[in-house]
Amino acid sequence: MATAASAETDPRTRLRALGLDREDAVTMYRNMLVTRGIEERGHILFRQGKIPGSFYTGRGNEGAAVGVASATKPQDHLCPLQRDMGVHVTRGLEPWRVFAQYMGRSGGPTRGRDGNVHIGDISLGIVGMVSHLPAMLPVGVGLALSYRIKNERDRCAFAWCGDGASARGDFHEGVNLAAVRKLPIVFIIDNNQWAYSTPSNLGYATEHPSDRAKGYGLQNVVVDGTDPLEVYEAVKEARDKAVAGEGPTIVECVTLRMEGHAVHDDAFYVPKEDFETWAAKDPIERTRKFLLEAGMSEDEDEEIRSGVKRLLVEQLDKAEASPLPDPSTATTGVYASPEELDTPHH
Ligand SMILES: Cc1ncc(C[n+]2csc(CCOP(=O)(O)OP(=O)(O)O)c2C)c(N)n1
Repeated sequence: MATAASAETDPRTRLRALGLDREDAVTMYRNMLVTRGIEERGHILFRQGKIPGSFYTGRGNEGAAVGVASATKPQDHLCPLQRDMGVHVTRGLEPWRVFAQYMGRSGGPTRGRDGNVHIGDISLGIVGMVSHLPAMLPVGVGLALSYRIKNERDRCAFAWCGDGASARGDFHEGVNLAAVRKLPIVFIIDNNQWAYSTPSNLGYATEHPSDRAKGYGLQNVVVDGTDPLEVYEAVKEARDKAVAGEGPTIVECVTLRMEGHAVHDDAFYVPKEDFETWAAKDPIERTRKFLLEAGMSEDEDEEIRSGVKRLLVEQLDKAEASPLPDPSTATTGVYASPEELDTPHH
């Protein structure tokens, strides 16, 4: 197992070593703020009865999601999960479309036809998720296999799962095929230390869930998922390796689940001290401190934060103005037509 470089260097030197400048780090910080802001407003919408079904967020996972997505290229395909709102934000999904999706409106990426967090926009390279875990992981492997077949060289797939889901058969089948064929894919395990109410010690017998990489002949890297730059560095390296034909890497981001599993879960089973420890490691606060050390002023920070607030107010208004879909079109675009399936493969 490799571990990523320590975060204790001078902020400016660290950014330079990563090939980034302060503006890049500010963009990551802003994306993390937008991510959290979207999900905080989601909680309010839920309490207002505007979100049908349950509601999931990734509070504590913003640094990991934004860090990974910042290391992807526009031509890549990504299969993120419900903890990874930062991926959608970083790839450019406008927040009003997320709010519209939450509320089942026609402006959401699935136009009101799928669950409130089943978000994907293929024009941004993001494949919408299904709930079965980790069913999207073999989908990512299929995308990587298609690049190989089509000889698309600088293209990489990214597939996510949680620590709990990494114990399932689809994980084994997907990772094994990708390893055997040395496919251009990076696997991300968001290890938020809980699988619903199941703690890590009942989920895997290795020190880290990604340590199983050895069994597939792969490398794994364990990074602090509350530090977007550490995540960025590990994923950039993994991507470079994957597209050079050197095989996939499992990048494990150790993150925090700062809320219950979903809005219906008060997390009574999580020791109170854990929430206190997690609050002290909040990825947003951590990134803010890093930027202050890198030269961002308190005024600049205030300007960024109020800009995000203004943006989200405006975006929420736009989503509220988006109508519910016309019921007579409920099945439009849901099933592929025989013409659409008439590809050389079929
Ligand atoms: C095949 C399958 N079984 C059960 C579930 C129900 N379920 C949803 S989330 C979850 C826990 C997943 O834990 P983990 O993979 O660690 O991800 P986290 O929720 O912590 O992000 C379970 C059991 C599911 N979605 N899919």
